[in-house]
Amino acid sequence: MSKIVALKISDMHCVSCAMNIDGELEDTEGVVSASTNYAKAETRVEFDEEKVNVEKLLDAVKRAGYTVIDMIDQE
Ligand SMILES: [Cu+2]
Repeated sequence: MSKIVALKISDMHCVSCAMNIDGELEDTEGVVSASTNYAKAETRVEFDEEKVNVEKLLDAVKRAGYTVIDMIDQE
């Protein structure tokens, strides 16, 4: 089953920061899609709950060099 979560992210400085986060998330197994919005300081991630968990999404954001400050379940 796929699930969507929105993560609030601090420390993004420009549009390429958002692209770094998208890339790192999309390289994570189980992530269906990632859409990071620089202006909203938010990323929206669709993922397969059976293959990946939120913890791993947070790790991916951290690997890209950013911090998740809040998490909102979408569905
Ligand atoms: Cu940047």
